[in-house]
Amino acid sequence: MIKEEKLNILFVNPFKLIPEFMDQEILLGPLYVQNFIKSKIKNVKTDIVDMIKEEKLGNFNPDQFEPIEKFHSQMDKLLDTINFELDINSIVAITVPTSKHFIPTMMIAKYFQKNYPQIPIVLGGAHVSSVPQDFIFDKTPIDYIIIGEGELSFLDIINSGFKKQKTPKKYLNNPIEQLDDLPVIDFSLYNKYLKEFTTLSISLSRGCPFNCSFCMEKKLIEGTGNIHKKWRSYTPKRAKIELESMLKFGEINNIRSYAFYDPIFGFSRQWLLKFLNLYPIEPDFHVWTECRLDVLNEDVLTKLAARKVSLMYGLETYSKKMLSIMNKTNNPTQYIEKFNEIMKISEKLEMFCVLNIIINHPGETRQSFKETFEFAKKISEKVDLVNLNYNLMRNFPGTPLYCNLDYYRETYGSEFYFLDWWKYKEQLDYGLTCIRPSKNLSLREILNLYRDSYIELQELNIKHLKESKNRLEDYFVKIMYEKNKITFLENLIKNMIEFLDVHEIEIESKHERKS
Ligand code: B12
Ligand code: SF4
Repeated sequence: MIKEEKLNILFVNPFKLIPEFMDQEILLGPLYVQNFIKSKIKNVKTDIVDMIKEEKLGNFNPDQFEPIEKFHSQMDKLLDTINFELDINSIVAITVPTSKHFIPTMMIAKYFQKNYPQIPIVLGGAHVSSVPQDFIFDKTPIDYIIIGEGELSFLDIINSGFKKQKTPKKYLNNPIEQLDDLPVIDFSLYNKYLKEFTTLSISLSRGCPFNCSFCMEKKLIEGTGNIHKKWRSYTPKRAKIELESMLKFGEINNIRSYAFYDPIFGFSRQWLLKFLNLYPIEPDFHVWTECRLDVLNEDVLTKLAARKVSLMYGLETYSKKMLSIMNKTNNPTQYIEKFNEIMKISEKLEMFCVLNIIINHPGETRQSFKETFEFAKKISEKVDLVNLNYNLMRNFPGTPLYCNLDYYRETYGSEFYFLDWWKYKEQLDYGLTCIRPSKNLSLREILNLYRDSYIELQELNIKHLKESKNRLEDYFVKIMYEKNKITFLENLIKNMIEFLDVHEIEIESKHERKS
């Protein structure tokens, strides 16, 4: 039963202790949940506090959180400025979008527990879905834990008469089967922050049928049975309405950059073609999205190019052995062939793309690293068409890899350090990349290989940019950017090696190298 009285829900998006450039993005999870609840419950009043945006607006400083009283007084001031009624009929709903938000989430939850002890706290988002046990302990501030999609579970909590709990009540994944049942996206719920965003995004589908080792997509749909493993999308007609709504808000707020944030955009080719037929040709806007290579062909790419949709691909590695270990595909040869075919077509269409590469996945050897690096050197010749995201493997909880560490230890001689890095501020920077890849390749060695290869790639990029016939509009900015990336990376690896020294990790390989 829905309570008769007025219901107040305050959504809180946590700050981050270590900022990243993608913090500029709008957080869709709480927006979708809020929009859904508002469409289902008449007497509900909601507001949202986005602490990253509040920081930008000068209302909050995440560096001043010690002693804890300092943090609490900042929270008091923040809540005073929004002036949202928090009484017995209220819920505080916090999102934990990634594991990197764990510490701030706990600080915020404890603040509410201390200052508003009668108000239940609901948690949702990727980290709580991957490690719910992090929030279940004696005197935890959390009352409800939502695993996976939040809309129906949150409605359930409200309808069943929410109240403070002794131990958190867990709501297992309860996905929306037909995405068209969700209300149309309403960015006005973020009105007070819209001017602070540089990109607007929508999500046109959910779920992914693949099970890549480093991705927690499967965890997000765990326990829902096979049907929800499948990819689900809005109907193409409704997807067009979502797009139009996003563009309308973009125009009003002078935002020109857009994205479709689906785990795997356009997985069904049939859906994609129908959607693209409804999409404006040669539009005056540009959209980024992440897609799998396997779902594309020349026809689809030509249509995407004509509609100014740019693609990010998770190629991950150029080593067939590593593609298998990552469980990216069960036919690595075909996958690489497909990739080469897609690159040729993209080049013909002069279509810019981003390629994600992961270095140091467990199982990586000198040979597999070399294969990927040689490929990366070749691809840098196409610097005006391809941007390589050449990153170290990050060990996030909830992934098949994280759930099966022993398998990688036993099969490849991998080792994992700082397994609960998200719980400690001093481990947030480097703890998640501390992996020994394989028996004969130490962490320290792969870090050196990575640094040297990264620098060589940036230098090649600069060379190719200078030689490029079709000079990019922002040519000088781009060269500066590539140079800055070298300095950044050199510092990163230097700090990471110091971090290993302090924690006495792989001290033997350090001495072996010296002798
Ligand atoms: C798009 C995307 C991005 C975008 C934009 C992210 C953003 N807006 O902040 C970009 C490319 C920038 C990005 C960056 C990163 N991402 Co990302 N990203 C995604 C992706 C593919 C979709 C997220 C999304 O917007 N979905 C659409 C919304 C509607 O769904 P949702 O967020 O899942 O929300 C639902 C539920 O979680 C729940 N829910 C969420 N919040 C709340 C709150 C409450 C109160 C309730 C009740 C429910 C609830 O209900 C929502 C609706 O059903 C997810 C994968 C996925 N399937 O979610 C990964 C994912 C969230 N990203 C991930 C990671 C690791 C990152 C990075 C940390 C990578 C890095 N740099 O190391 C960064 C950090 C970004 C940040 N915010 O700090 C991981 C998180 C894993 C983990 N254990 O932490 C995920 C799950 C990918 C994966 N499958 O492994 N990301
Ligand atoms: S990396 Fe992409 S394809 Fe692989 S499981 Fe995650 S969303 Fe699916």
